[in-house]
Amino acid sequence: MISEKLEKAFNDQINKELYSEYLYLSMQAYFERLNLKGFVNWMSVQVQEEHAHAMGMFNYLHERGGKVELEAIEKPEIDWASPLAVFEQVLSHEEFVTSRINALMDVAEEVKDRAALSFLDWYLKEQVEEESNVGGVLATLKLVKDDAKALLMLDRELAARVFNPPVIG
Ligand code: OFO
Repeated sequence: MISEKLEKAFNDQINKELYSEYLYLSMQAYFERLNLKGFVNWMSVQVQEEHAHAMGMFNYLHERGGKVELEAIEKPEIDWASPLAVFEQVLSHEEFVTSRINALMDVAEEVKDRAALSFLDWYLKEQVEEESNVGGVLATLKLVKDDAKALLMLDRELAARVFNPPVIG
């Protein structure tokens, strides 16, 4: 059985993951408006990944005899100044999520829940990968600047991303 304190921390993180899904869906809609279909594809993979992250914790809480308590999801922004501004926000959001996973692990450590710590290891590794992927796109966007041709080339590249359902835990 999971402790009440850790259960609450997991529920908070489920909300953060669902907010991430919502934020990236809003970014996907922004790229639809710009007709950048590769960026749309990249975001739609991101949306599916965030949903999988939330569900991984949702299922884990049940497995541990905990109670899932869904909270309201904050309204995400709907407009950005440029694709670069979007990816700057994605990176800072992912850094924030990494800090929340670390905080969740702190709670697991505090209540000496080693099983939860080992489960959360997967999320920590995933964050390293996410920050690195996003950082790569951001670096290219900084080089692209106002070059429309280069932006379309990047768009083609991002069209190749595919969603592979993660095996969590
Ligand atoms: Fe769930 O990893 Fe991004 O936020």
